[in-house]
Amino acid sequence: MKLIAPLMAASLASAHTIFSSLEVGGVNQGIGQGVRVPSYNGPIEDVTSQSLACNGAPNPTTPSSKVITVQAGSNVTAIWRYMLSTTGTAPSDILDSSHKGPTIAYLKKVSDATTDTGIGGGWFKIQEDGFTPSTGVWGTEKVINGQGRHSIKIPSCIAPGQYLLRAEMIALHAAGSYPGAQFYMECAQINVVGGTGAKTPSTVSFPGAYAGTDPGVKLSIYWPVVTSYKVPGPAVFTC
Ligand SMILES: *[C@@H]1O[C@H](CO)[C@@H](O)[C@H](O)[C@H]1NC(C)=O
Ligand SMILES: [Cu+2]
Repeated sequence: MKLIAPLMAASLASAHTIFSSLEVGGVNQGIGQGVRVPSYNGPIEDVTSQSLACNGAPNPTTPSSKVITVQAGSNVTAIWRYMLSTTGTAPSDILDSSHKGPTIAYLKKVSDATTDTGIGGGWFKIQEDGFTPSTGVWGTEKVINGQGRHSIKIPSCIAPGQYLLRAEMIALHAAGSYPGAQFYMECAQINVVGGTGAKTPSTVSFPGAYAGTDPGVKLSIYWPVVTSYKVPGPAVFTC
């Protein structure tokens, strides 16, 4: 038991993940700098919870006074780690390999990114990577095997101003019944510069955008073998 207990604890801890920092223009902004990071890396499983917007109870998040400037039309990189203190970039430092599912990102225009809770309407999807049938690879597997890097393009045609950037990974290993899917998300506080404002996205709410009956939320990924996967939420907004 003396040997087994710590091993089990380690494997349980690595089973979760946190979007802990944002990289912009090749520069990592720092852990919890402009990203509301929780003290605990566990998932949200209730799609009706207000914590589905920007995390929160039962994982209280730490506010940040920083707003990160981002150029419209450029890519930013959400950096995922299994705990805030994780320094490595091996697959086990990101998320347990059992955690297969999509990566997703949303934006919400806000007047003050440091104080807006994110709860409610105004969200539009800007990125998704579900399951690629030709390779059999899930979006989360690319992040797990790619040093925790989740690249997200900020649309060029949105209005300039402050936004919340909600980066998400969903783990589907226990999604055969609901609740079961594990939702991991944090919100970054960004100020988008250079956006043309040529298009206005249609938006959804968090909570509200996902249902426990969505085919992308309640499914067995083991049997029958997955041949296609519908990422939950609205279509990706394009310019
Ligand atoms: C930019 O992000 C998009 C997803 O929004 C991704 O498909 C694309 O590969 C990224 N580009 C680069 C250069 O990383
Ligand atoms: Cu987990």
